[in-house]
Amino acid sequence: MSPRLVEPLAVEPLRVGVVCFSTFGGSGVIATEIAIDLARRGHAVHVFSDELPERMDPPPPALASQLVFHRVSPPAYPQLKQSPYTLALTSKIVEVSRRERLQIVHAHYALPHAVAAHLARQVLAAQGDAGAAPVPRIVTTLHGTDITLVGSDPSFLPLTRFSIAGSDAVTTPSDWLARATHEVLGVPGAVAIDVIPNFVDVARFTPAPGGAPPGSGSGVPVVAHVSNFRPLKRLDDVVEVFARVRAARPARLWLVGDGPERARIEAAIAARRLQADVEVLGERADLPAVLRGADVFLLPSEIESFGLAALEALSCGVPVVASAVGGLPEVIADGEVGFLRPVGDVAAMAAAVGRLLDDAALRRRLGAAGRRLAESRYALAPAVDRYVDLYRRVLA
Ligand code: GMT
Repeated sequence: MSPRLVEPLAVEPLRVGVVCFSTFGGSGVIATEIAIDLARRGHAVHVFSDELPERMDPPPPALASQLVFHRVSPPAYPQLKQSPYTLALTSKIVEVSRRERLQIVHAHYALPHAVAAHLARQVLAAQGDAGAAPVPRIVTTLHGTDITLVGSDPSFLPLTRFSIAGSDAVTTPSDWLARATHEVLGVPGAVAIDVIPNFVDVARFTPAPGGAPPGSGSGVPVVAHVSNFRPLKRLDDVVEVFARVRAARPARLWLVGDGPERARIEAAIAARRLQADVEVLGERADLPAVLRGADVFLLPSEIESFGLAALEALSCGVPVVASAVGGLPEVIADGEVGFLRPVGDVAAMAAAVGRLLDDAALRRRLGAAGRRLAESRYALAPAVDRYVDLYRRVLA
């Protein structure tokens, strides 16, 4: 059965559901920043996740009537050995869509979010009758490992392809990920993908006030790394690069975030007797202040569709040293706002970090260029404008 069309959209405001992960990670950040900005613009926004996403915790009180969080909690039954999160999410989307007459469900990450949105739409279409809720359009934003890792797992591949090909619109944050979706995942060329680059709140992620250079001010330069501590972030390379940098000059390393690699990497730091120079800071709500205290940001990932953490550092005026991989070269022009080096080339990365730490003028020049880049190309409002235009297009 093909879903009924939504009601004609001359009507404002839009009624949008946003489905995302709550964990510390770029896709949840982008999803919640879009949700909050849409609510600020007067649209009715419903966010679906297992917990309040970090950037929405606490939800802005002034937006209470526009921005509603729906916690997805799978019911516990002994018959259901594995927690049925996808089914609970589907049911929640159905329930809220019916009640709030959602026009758009914007799924961030293909699995399980876009799949749940499709299933919810089928349920709504099958149960629809005259006067019932409209069947929402599905917009899917692919973020990275939903294509390059999880989604391309042979067992998930048909489901990933289905959820993408059946969406009313598909977006990626970089040209590279759009290409990978067609080439690696085998999504037909006829499935159009809109590239809407990620963005940063340049009013929150600012350089130090009064034009002071970034850095901790302690006299010992700081290298910062922010991630969700998964194997593809190559935390061993972070430690190795830092060890080489530290061998040549005093320096400190700040590790921000949390994830499966944390315990292992803490043990590696201890084994290398680097504890005195390394701080493992965990997840930080005051991320802009932390980034402002750093002199260089290091992101030696195996793969990165965009590298939102690097953009947030640039917005704070901190130059970046990163892998020349995936979508990172679209954000970081080598030699202009930082340096890109081959994946795993710890010697070259250590040389680039050392060069920046030893040359304050270079650091300031690249940091200022990074800030200008964030303001001119990656501001939040124009990006959300593009999503609103996309919603209107699929509703037209
Ligand atoms: O795909 C992931 O690993 C998850 C995702 C996240 O939730 O952190 O990260 C991806 O999405 C971010 C936001 O669009 C991008 O900035 C990251 O580069 C991307 N990660 C990868 O491609 C590994």
